Amino acid sequence: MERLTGLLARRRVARALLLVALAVVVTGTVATVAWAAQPRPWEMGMQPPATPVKDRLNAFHNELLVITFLIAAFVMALLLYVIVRFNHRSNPVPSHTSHNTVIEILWTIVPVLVLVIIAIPSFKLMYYMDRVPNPDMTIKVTGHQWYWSYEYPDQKGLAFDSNVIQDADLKPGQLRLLDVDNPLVVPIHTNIRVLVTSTDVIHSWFIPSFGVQEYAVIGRLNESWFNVEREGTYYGECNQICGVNHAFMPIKIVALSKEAFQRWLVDAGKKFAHDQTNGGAVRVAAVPASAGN
Ligand SMILES: [Cu+2]
Repeated sequence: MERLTGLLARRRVARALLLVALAVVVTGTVATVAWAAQPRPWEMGMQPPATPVKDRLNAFHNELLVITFLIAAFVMALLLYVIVRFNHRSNPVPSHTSHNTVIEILWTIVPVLVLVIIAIPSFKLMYYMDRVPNPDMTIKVTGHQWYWSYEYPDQKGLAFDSNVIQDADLKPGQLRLLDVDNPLVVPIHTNIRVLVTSTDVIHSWFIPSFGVQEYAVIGRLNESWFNVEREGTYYGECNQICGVNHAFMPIKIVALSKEAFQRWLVDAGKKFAHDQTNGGAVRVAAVPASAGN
């Protein structure tokens, strides 16, 4: 009977190990195949970086992973040592030591050093992310309940609204809750300053692959920046709970070559001309094309 239960237990352990190995292989493959700035099923880790800020954020994240792993391994080793070496059987007469100055100094100094080692690159990165010294262009982002509007103050006040595409209107290839009617279009290899604000409640303009997350606060102008390293489409979302349609104000950014961006500017100037004549007038939330269905 004992042999039978032993055999069963071993089989169960073998099956569990096999499952873990399979999971590692599958997630490894998915992680290397998947390449796009959008959420993916079974995604492990973060979206591929598209800006120097995100490159650095990833590097810092990996550095922290190593530090936390080493600390966890060290604590686990200490625990195991104590369990084996000082249990009731192997150490029947416990020591009555209650103070050890050297150890007390060590366990104060070492964690402080670890925190300093973490804090230095963390502060450097924070200041690097904060603002770009010489922006090539500026974009103003305004959060509304529940859509975004974008302005290009350097481009004769080009401005437009960006609304989510309703489920019923999705065309093949468009992403549900991520695609919008008018994406923000930017040139690559350009230092772009982003000014973020809001007209009603607090929103947050968040693009994971850019490493940009900026609160949109009424009456304030928050600043961030990005420099997109390659052409492509990048998705983000409002990630500050802002009301019932919080989930329906995604961000879509199309990064073009500098030449293609100039061509887009010409087309956009014509397409959104009516918005420019609108000037500072209050815009009402755009009604989706599907309304009335
Ligand atoms: Cu919002």
